[in-house]
Amino acid sequence: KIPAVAQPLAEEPAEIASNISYHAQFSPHFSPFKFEPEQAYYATAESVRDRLVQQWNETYRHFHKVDPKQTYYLSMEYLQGRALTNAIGNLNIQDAYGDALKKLGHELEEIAEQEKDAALGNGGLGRLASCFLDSMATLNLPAWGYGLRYKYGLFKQRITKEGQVESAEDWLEKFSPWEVVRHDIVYPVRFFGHVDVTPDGSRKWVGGEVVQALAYDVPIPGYKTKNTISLRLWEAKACAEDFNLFQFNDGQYEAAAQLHSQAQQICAVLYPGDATENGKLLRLKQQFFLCSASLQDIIFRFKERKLGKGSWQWSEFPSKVAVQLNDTHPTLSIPELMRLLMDHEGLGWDEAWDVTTRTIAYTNHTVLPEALEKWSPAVMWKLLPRHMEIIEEIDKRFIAMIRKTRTDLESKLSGICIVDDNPQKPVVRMANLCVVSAHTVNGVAQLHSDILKSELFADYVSIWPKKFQNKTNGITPRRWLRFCSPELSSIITKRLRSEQWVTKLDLLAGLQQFANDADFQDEWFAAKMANKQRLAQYIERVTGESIDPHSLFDIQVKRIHEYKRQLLNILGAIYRYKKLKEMSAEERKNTTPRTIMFGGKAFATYTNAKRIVKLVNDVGAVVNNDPDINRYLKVVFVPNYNVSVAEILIPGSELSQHISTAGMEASGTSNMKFALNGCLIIGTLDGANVEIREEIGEENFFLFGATADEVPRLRKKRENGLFKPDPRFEEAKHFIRSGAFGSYDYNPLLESLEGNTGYGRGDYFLVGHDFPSYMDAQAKVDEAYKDRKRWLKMSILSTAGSGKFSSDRTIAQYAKEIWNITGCPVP
Ligand code: DL6
Repeated sequence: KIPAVAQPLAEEPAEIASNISYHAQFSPHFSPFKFEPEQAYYATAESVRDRLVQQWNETYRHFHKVDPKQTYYLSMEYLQGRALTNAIGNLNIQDAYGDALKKLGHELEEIAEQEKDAALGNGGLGRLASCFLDSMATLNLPAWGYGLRYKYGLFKQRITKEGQVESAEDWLEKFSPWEVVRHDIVYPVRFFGHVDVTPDGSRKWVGGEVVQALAYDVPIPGYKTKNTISLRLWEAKACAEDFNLFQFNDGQYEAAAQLHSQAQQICAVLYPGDATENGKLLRLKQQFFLCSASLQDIIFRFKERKLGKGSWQWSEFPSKVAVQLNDTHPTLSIPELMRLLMDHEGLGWDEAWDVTTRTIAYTNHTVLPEALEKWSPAVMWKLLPRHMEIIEEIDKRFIAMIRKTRTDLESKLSGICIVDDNPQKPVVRMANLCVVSAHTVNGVAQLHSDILKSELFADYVSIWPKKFQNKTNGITPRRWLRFCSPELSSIITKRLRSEQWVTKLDLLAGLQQFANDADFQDEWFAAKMANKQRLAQYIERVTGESIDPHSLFDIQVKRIHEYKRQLLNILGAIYRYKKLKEMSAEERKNTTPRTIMFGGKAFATYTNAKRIVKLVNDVGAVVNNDPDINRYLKVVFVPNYNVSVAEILIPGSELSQHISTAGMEASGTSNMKFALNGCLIIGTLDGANVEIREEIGEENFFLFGATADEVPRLRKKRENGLFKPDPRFEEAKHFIRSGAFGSYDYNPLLESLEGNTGYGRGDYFLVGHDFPSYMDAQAKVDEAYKDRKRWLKMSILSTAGSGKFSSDRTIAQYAKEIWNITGCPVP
């Protein structure tokens, strides 16, 4: 036991300043005598980390003593973003740190900008995991996150004349002050090898290669609570013995370090390209690495907390441990928990199965077939032979159960079993393994959960109707309003006469009564304008484009994907530009000036997504340099969209686009962030849009497009050659083909919208079908924006109606309805 340190943490700015200086001097990471913003950032972060460490240790000790049931959230992705402003905000020490830094000649905001984003995720799924951690800590829940410590997170995006260019983003270049390595927490993780059968019939996985998983912990503070939980990230390491000194001395340097370099590959990059066999193997290795290390750690902690408490049973494990799988990426947790229980702890199949199924729950985040993971059995047998034995046994027992109890499902078995042994292309279906093994399966918005129940998992629903739930996503109001928009937050707090809304977001409903209040509208306008100005400055800095803060700020930021339909947005912008060109100068004066901003990354091998990025930039280059038009329209691509860029864009937004083909976006979470910041939505009835519209009122939502249940019929109609495109849609496409935006060959992109069917053709995403209603909805937006009072009222009502979308609500529901855990506040 480490003796407690009797050093009170600094409270006064002068003490804090001295603490920051102490770190600059005695934990130097740079040459001495320099205290520029970068050095000041590291010293400040270390000073804040000291405070976190104290709370963190207390939290750990408290959980250890109370031994509550604990949740472990397993996710291959966390999009944490920056930590300093968030930590200082959650600890409620902004003012003291701001004053302390002033004494040292710096501004807190400027220092905070020195921090690199921790971008260990691709998009919504990873950011959701990070919002969930914030809520778990804030609600004092005994819960931890587990993930991987990728050296290179999401790539850095630059825009050149060629379009998007990717490069590695080294977020650890100078080290992260927010992680602590735990040299004593190391687990072996095996790959390859074979299964030995011992004389007593038990099975043991041996041979192959063994890599060490080393823990790095990131403290996650709750808002205004002592509770500080952990995000434990695993790094892969080889041992010293794995370095072949003999070969090295023989001049075979690469061979000598081969095991080291293989280990390093595991956590080298977030989502390595998986088009090649090597890539697939590496991705599978990553997934198993996360699952195996985390489960060994969870079992270790379970035993540690049981030690000294008399006898205990494995059957108690599910009453102490809940494991949530964030999508299918950590599915290997299922056979790994079975293996650890059977082969290491000596449990029989039935007991191990009972413990595993009562422990594990699964969240589905997509219905897109290409995103539902399937692995080749051959690759899995090679990499994880014991796990494949277990998966086949699970499948065999499932099939036997169906044949015994549900003969009516016999014809469906080939679709619902786990291992599809179709000789053309055999696969292991990870979602099926999850549904068969987890005690609970949930979707992430009501519409998505309904689609899971009625389509993707319909047969399973008939077997286990109670297994399926909905947990509509949420976002943390701390990062996504309180800290990213202090201006708006402060007028909200003033009106509601309390800051309680930050943890009880439903209280925002109290703003409804002020929606028509002229004074409040003026304050609202001023706060939004300040945010718009900040955004305009940012845009000018990163793109060189000057934008008018009095124009309507219209934003679409998300991963670039055909189903998210950035193409619909840019085609709309092109049509708008063409019409503006055709107007007289007088007519133009009656239009609503707009700045349309795009941001998002295209996966490096997703050609059509990259073409969309190129098109947006080409359109911007023409429109923004057209002296007749650029007062009325600008099109800007914001490069390298990430969490900290979102924290500038979202507060400054007035209209945001969530325009996916209905039924394809599981939930969306940026829609919630925009709505919370008083930004109106133009959108389809998809994902969480449906619930946002219900909450803020349909009159405050610009709706268009086909509904999810119309989509299959419309696709059929199209296949039958019965689709007649709207002339406006044709005009926009012709305009691109005319070369108005340069000589780049946009035909492949345009052809994806044409024809009736076929790979890359046939407008699978129904851009053509939805284009006219989209343009009509955009015309309504223009009209509404002309009426400032009406717009402000709608904007206030948007924030007022966003209470449901707090991740505190989502996590409280997971805790009660799936995990069965309760708060464990540190006294
Ligand atoms: O649940 C978080 C997030 C949803 O908001 C998005 O709608 C959904 O696309 C995303 N899912 C994924 C999984 N893979 N794919 N595609 O990222 O999850």
